[in-house]
Amino acid sequence: MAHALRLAARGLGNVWPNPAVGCVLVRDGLVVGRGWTQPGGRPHAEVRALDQAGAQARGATAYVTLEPCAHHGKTPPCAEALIAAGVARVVTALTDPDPRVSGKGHTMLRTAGIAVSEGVMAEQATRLNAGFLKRVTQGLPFVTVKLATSLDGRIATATGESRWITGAEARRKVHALRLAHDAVMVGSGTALADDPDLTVRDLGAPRQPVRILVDRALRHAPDSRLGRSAKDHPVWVLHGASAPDPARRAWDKTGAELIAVPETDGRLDLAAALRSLAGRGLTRILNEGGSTLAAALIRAGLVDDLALFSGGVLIGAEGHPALGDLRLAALADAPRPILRQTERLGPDLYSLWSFARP
Ligand code: AOF
Ligand code: ZN
Repeated sequence: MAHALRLAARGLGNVWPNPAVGCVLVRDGLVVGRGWTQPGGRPHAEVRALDQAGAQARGATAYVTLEPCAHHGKTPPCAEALIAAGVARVVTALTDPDPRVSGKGHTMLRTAGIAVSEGVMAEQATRLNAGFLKRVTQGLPFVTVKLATSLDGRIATATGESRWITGAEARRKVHALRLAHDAVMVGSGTALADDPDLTVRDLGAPRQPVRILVDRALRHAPDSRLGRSAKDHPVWVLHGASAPDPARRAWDKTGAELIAVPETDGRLDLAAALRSLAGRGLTRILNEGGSTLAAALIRAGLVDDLALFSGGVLIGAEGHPALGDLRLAALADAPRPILRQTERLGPDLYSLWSFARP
C-alpha cells in the first residue's frame, strides 16, 4: 500500500476533478503491475496496473489506495475489471465518498467472491487525497497557503523588493508544490505588484495548474503576463458583480474565464468563491499571495495547510508583513496550526503546517 500511495502521489495536481489513485498488483511476492490515475483523471489506476500485468493478474492481490469504482463512465467500472482479470484479493485504504461508488465497489468485489480488506494505511491515503475528499464531502477545495518570508516574517522590504528572500532550492520546491496543486491563486495586490506569470517551468509539467486571480474590482490589467498568456494556459478570474463592465469585456477578450462571486460589505465572499472553484472540479489550490488574501482566507477558516519557506535574512519592521490583519482579540484566539514536516533547503528552511485537527 505504501508503494501504491507513492504511485498515487504522481497524479496530484494533474488528475482533477478525480482523485489521485495508485494500484499495485502482487502475485507470488512479485509486483506484476503498477498503475496510477493518468493526467486528466483517466484511465484509472487499476486499469493501468491490469494492462501491465496481463495474464499475471490472475490470482494476484491488488493494493489500491481508494475503493475501486463501481460506475459506468466512458469505460466499465474498475471493480468489474479486477473481477474479470481474476484477481484473488483486493486491499484498499479508503471508501470512495463519490455517491456513484461509496461502498458499491467493495460490494461488487465481495459478491464476486474476492477477499477484500479495507482501511489499510487509511490515514496516509486520507491525507494524500484530502483535496478530492474535501471537494466531494464539503464542496470545497483543499487550500494551501504558501509564504516565503524572512526570518522575521517579512515578505518584502519597505520599497517592495522581494527578489530573492529564499534561494534557488526553495524556489525549485515552490515550483514542485505548484505542480502538485490543481491551481495556483493570487490576489490583486500581488498581481499588481509582481505581474506574475504563475506557470511551472523546468519540471516537465504534464498539465499546467489553473492560474486564479482574485480581483474583486478587476484592477489588474488584461495586458499583464496573466492576461497575455490566458490563451495558452487557463486563467480564471474571480471578480465581484460590481467590477466595471469595460474591464470585464477586456478580460473576456484575453481568453480568461471570468467567474462572478457574491460580495458582502464590499468584499468578495471567499467561501462562495472556493465553492464555485470546487464546483468546477478543483480539489487542491495553492495560494501564493498576498498578505491580505492569505489573512482573509485564514480568518474565514478556509485554509488547510501552510507551506512556509523561511529565508535566512532579516528585514525589520519597515518591511511588508507576510500576513494581513487576523483581527485577534486575544492570543487565545490565534490560529495554531500543527507542525507536520521540516526540511532544510540549502540556506533556507521549509516547514509545513496543518490547520486540520490531528
Ligand atoms: C478508481 N480509480 O484511478 C480513480 C477513481 O469520471 P470518471 O468516470 O473517471 O469517474 C471519476 C470517479 O471515479 C471519481 O469521482 C472517483 O469516484 C473515481 N476515481 N476510481 O477506481 C482511479 N481516479
Ligand atoms: Zn475506476
